Amino acid sequence: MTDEITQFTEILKNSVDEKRFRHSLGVMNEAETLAERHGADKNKAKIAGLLHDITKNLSVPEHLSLIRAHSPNEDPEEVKSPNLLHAITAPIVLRNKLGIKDPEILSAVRRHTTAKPGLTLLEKILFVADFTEPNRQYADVEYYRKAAREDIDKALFLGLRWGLGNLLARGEYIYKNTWETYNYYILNFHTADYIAEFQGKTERMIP
Ligand code: DGI
Ligand code: FE
Ligand code: FE
Repeated sequence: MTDEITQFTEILKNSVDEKRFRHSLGVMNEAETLAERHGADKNKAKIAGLLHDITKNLSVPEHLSLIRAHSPNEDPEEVKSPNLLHAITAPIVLRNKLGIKDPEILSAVRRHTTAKPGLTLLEKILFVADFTEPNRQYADVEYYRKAAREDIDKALFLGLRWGLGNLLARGEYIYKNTWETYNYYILNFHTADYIAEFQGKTERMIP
């Protein structure tokens, strides 16, 4: 590990709970693998993966005070959901407390929860590594992991669709970026093929 990663790992350990810490190490490793596979900057992928959830354990008032102090023009519609706050405040902490100025790392962390249409490769890698890292356990995770190595857009679309499905099933508020990313994929990618292949394989995976 580089000195920088060692130092950030120590800071992260003191900022989040044990489970989140393990998840973050998993995302760091998975993001590195995907960066290698798809030709992105491995060091940036590792740092973004390691630190993407650094503010996950803050309270809502703590998030809101960071946003008021450092980024008062955020969309009020995004600030409405507690789920979304850590993706707004993590880049603030990265920039102001850890001195990370790299715009690619900061924007990957900023977009890791809702995504947005037209993500960069590094943004896609972090979004996908977040739900495919080795500690994640849910039906079909193996399929998504394999898809992530084959075609990052296929994995991203299928993961986004799965996440959106869960939010809809729970009757949660959907932020516009999440919807817009879904529609962007429907309009610009071969999503019907992604779904057909996914359904074909998962059917065969069920005993
Ligand atoms: O922080 P993680 O648990 O590793 O994962 P995450 O940052 O991708 O997601 C955090 C939560 O945010 C997860 O339960 C899904 C949820 N989420 C994603 N998009 C939306 C959302 N929640 C709401 N209410 N609306 C969204 O558009
Ligand atoms: Fe997160
Ligand atoms: Fe995460």
